[in-house]
Amino acid sequence: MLETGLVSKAIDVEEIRKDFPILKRKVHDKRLVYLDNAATSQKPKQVIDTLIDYYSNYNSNIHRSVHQLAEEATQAFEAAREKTRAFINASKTDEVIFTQGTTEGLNFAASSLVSKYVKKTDSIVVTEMEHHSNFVPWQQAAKRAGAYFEIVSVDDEGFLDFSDLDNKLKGAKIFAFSESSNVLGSNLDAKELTKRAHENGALVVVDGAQSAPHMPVDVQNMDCDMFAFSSHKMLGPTGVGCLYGKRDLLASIPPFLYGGDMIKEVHRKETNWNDLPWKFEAGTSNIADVIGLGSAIDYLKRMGMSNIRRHETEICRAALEELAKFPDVEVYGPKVAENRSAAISFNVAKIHPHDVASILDEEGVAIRSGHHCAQVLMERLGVSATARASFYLYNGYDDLEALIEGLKKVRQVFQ
Ligand code: C6P
Repeated sequence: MLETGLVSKAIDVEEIRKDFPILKRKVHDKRLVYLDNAATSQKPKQVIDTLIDYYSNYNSNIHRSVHQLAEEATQAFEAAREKTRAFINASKTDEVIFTQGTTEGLNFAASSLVSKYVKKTDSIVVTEMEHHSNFVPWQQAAKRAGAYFEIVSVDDEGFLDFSDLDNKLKGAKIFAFSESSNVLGSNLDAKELTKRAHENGALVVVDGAQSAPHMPVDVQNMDCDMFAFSSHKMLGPTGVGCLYGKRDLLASIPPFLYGGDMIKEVHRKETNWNDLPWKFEAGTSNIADVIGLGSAIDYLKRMGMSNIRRHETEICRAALEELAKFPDVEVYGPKVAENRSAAISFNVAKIHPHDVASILDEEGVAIRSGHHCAQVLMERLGVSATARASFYLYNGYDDLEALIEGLKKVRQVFQ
């Protein structure tokens, strides 16, 4: 039997849960056990209150009008940019571009970098474990440029095959990879990979969708050229994210979208771009949700990203141990908790992952099943889908126990 205590050493789960109104609700008359955090996280009342406060008290457009509300909204928006800068340790706020999320950031990177830096017969390198958002934009940009599109193999442990990587990096112009896989949970050494790519003269774009919410990120130390992540996976609102880019690189590439706020002067034949970062933020921004992201960052900062990482590693270790007790459950990705995130994909022999997820849902346990937008990786694993339980700071050992008890039910139903 599992230890059922709510409190792990690094994080006081019981206290944290009080901040998340949704965790009080029941699903099918059972306590909600939310283990679909890799898809999206729940929101604390502090973030919800920030949105209510914005819409109730100072809703206004930014960077345009001189009235009081516009001043307050602009200040809060730019304060969120500074919080985001500090969160990833970028050196300047003008390296922080607000986007709709990781997907838009990566599309922007692929479109702008390839049009400027990639020519016919150059190569763009990604990996087999990429989410479609960090695969398709590069695949399509390579086609448009007439460039080669290379895919680095994943080894059986869930990491990159380094001899394949070194081969494919030779002469590459861009290397794009996820710091943490949404399926395998593998945490890659982004600093080392960036160094190897730079030695080969390639620009490095990192998909941080699954790393930024769960561990400390330092883009200066990593030395990547671009880094994308989403607010909704890190306690913030949906519809907003960030693309970090090194200043000189951002200054060298063309805008991705054209419209209001991204221009300095428009003449009949010519247009001059606004300064960074506004050059890349055309149209009215998602003001409320950017301010909400700032509030999520405040919350995460209070908890401490290293504490969150430690907490998730503890839960992950216990989950791997418990899952290993089922002879018919196959877990994908690294088997050592320290090398991975707490997004754990698995299959139960002869039972479709959608059936696993449906029966768990009856027990109040929310997990995801499917290909997780990583079909090339599914092909590599030789499966069409997996079940995935993914933990966050408000998950305790009682949630893991609910998952394990639910899996026992799944196996009973299909006996
Ligand atoms: N993965 C999952 O359940 P957006 O949707 O733009 O916020 O993030 C896209 C994305 C990019 N890269 C990685 C590694 C991701 O995991 C995701 C989103 C979710 O795994 C939804 S498909």
